[in-house]
Amino acid sequence: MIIGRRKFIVKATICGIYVIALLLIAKRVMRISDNFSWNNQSLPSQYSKTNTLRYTNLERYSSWLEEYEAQIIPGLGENGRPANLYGKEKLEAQKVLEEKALNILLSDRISLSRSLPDVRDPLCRNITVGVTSLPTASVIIIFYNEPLSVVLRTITSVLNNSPKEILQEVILVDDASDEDDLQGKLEFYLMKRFDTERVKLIRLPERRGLIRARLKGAKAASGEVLVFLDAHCEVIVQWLEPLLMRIQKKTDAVVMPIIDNISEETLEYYHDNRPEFFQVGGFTWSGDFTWIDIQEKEIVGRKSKIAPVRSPTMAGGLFAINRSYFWKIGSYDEKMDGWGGENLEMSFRIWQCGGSLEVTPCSRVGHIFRNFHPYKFPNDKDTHGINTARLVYVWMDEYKRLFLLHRDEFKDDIEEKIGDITDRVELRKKLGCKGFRWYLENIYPEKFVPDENVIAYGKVKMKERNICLDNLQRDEDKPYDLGVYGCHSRLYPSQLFSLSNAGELRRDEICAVVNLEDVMSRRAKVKMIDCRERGDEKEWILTDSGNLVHASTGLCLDGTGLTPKTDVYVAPCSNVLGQFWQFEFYSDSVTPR
Ligand code: LR7
Ligand code: MN
Repeated sequence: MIIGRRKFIVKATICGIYVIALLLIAKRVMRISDNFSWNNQSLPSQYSKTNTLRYTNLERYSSWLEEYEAQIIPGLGENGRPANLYGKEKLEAQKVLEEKALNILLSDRISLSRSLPDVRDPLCRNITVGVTSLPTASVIIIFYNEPLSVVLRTITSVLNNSPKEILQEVILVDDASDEDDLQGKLEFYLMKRFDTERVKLIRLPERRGLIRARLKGAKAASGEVLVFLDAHCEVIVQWLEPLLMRIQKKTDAVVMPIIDNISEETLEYYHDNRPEFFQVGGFTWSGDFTWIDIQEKEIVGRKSKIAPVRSPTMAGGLFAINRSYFWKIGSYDEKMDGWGGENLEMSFRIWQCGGSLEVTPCSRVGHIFRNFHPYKFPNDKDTHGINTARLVYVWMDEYKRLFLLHRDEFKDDIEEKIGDITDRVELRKKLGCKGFRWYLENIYPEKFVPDENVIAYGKVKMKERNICLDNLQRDEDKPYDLGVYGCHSRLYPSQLFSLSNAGELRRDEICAVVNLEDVMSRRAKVKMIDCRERGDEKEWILTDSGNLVHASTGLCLDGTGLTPKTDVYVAPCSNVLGQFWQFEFYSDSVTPR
């Protein structure tokens, strides 16, 4: 028995040794074949950590590249003109567009080096730049499952439109895409068609979100200035020089191009005939980025149409920043996951800590605006909400109350919900940054604060009925009719209204107006529109008894007979109960009723 067992052990050990030896040999052979393919194809060293490009696949990639380039239709989309496919292809393209929010089939047929219109203000053409005296730039492009031809066009346009002397490198950071196209094909294309000393690819081992992907790119960069781009952009002539010129002059300026719109459907590079027209960045109290008109103070003090314009916030994707300043001023909040919030965080931080955020009108970059995000986050995590709550707690001081009105789930148990923010609070202290009130007063004085400079705010309840004004969750990006709903026991964002000292009945940036043409019908609806689109006249007057009188028509806001989820209207003023309204809070100057 004992001998038998021993024999068995000896045999098993020998077998084991054999197996290990075989495995080692196999591994060695595999490595050799990999090395062979790298060396044979002189693949640059930066790819050696990735293993998607296998020797056996190279032939397959060659024929793919041939096919890919053969399908390009010369002249299509040239000069940024809208392009189309026809017949069966059009139908197929439409299907992909609906799935991915981008016309990928069309993009595949358009030349990567198509020309684009020079949409700059003509004055920009007169500027002479000595490129050799400018700082160098590392362009960082992050991507997750973006269409291959779109990514390649982004890189190509950067290479074609940036002087060699100042373009230190293009760093691509793949946030662990799993789409097949972005594996070997991408590497093969880079190897065959680009100077791989200049175009580098970093692959993250797992999805880390766009904030940490950008940080990874920034760490690898060696240019004096970092320039971040989304992976679906096209830059135009001399896009880079104005950004670098400004940063050279003011190291703590964070500089953005004018962001033009490229159609996700026709890939048209949109532009209107007013090259001087563009917008800058604002925000909503719910924590979203918005576009706003250039601020009055900027117009007044501006030396020329093409001088940099300051912007209260940035959209987030396209900007240039001095590399040492980027690190000094706190780079990004590394604990921010996924997508969203980092743009407002950086905006507030830059301003509050002494830097500036500017748009240089002579630099223009097109960005494909998609109707929806074609990607998901693990567990459908609300990364935008969580990231925004993080920045609100670090940067917004007492104004966090306004964000929390919208997102009251972030009122308590915050560490559990948003993670530890000590590092960021400490950063703010270390940098000696100013408060949010300072930011509002000095950088964004026109920002409407729902509970400051108002006559009343909060829920607006009909007298003696449990009916309140409500946006009925209607899409606030376009005009909508104002409605009513049962009053909630606490203040929900959908029922938050303010009556400003200027006589606006508004929610954040949306104002109530009456369509004068409707007035003839006696029961005119109340429209909610972008406040910038209403005139300056006082719109609403609150009488002592609680009527809300529409100033220019003399009609009263009326909810008589309304049930929840219906639209409110204005009618000739009378004594009906439906014309008396109570705000939840009144400013000191008005006595609460
Ligand atoms: O998990 C992800 N990992 C990524 O690497 C999700 C996205 N990404 C990549 C993605 O492939 C893309 O290249 O990150 C980039 C930005 O993602 P988009 O294009 O889906 O975002 P967006 O253009 O809708 O969103 C804007 O706001 C974001 C907030 O987090 C980022 O700051 C985006 O860069 C920003 N884009 C712009 O500012 C372009 C101008 C548009 C506007 C407004
Ligand atoms: Mn984008």
